[in-house]
Amino acid sequence: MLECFARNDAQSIVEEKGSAVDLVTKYDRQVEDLVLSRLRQCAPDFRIVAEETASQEALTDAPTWVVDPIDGTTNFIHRQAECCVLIGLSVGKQAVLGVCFIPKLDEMYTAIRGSGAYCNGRQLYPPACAFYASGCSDLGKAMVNLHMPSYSREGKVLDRILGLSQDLLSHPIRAMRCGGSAGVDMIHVARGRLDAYFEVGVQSWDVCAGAVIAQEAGAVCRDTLGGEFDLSSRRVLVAATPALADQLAVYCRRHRYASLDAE
Ligand code: LIP
Repeated sequence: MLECFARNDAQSIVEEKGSAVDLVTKYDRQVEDLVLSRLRQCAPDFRIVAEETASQEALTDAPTWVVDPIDGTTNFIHRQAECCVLIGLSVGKQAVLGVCFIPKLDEMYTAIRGSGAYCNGRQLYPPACAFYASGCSDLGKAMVNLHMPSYSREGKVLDRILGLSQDLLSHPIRAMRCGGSAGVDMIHVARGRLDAYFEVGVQSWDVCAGAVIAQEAGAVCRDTLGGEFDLSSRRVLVAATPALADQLAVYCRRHRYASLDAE
């Protein structure tokens, strides 16, 4: 798997899935094959939902591995460090276990609900480790990451997201960033590199693993409107504190940032 990331020839093996901006590489498929074969060995009865080759059916209450072999495929193709392998476990439609491997940073994150989050074996929580969610509760002091939509470029949708960005920048928030991997940005919030990340359009495999890791590191996970986080809602808002999540949700509600539909 590491070899895939080291070789860096992804640009030459890009395939379009549904459109010119929805991409897959042979490495997405190779990593998915490897991960799924191991998961099937260790838990043959569990369902699997995965981005590339396996079932993409809706989550049920049954224990389900939720896998994104390369989250941030476009970043990977462009040799950005911000891409990762995500393995989550959903039980009763709740995220209960998460694994996130960021090869370029050599960071392996693991978490089980109620048992803490770990990076390369060290817990992401004081006093064991200096890295955990930032504790930022003031939007004016926050570094916030909002992804631009990858697949939907409809004018009205872009207007809504750009309007939201402009409003936040005029608040003013301290800084805005724009990422390309939900998994990596949830990790960044978990360890205090970002204060918040939010996005509409994500799939369960983009957010299942990161939700457990971020929450176990002290961050909060909601939907963009401030409601309860739902793996299947296609909305995610991760923030260092409930107060910061509340403030961001006000902006999302104001700009109707809840779906990528044009209306
Ligand atoms: C990615 C998501 C990311 C989003 C990207 C893309 P993929 O997943 O994690 O949040 O902004 O466009 O959907 O498709 O690279 O696994």
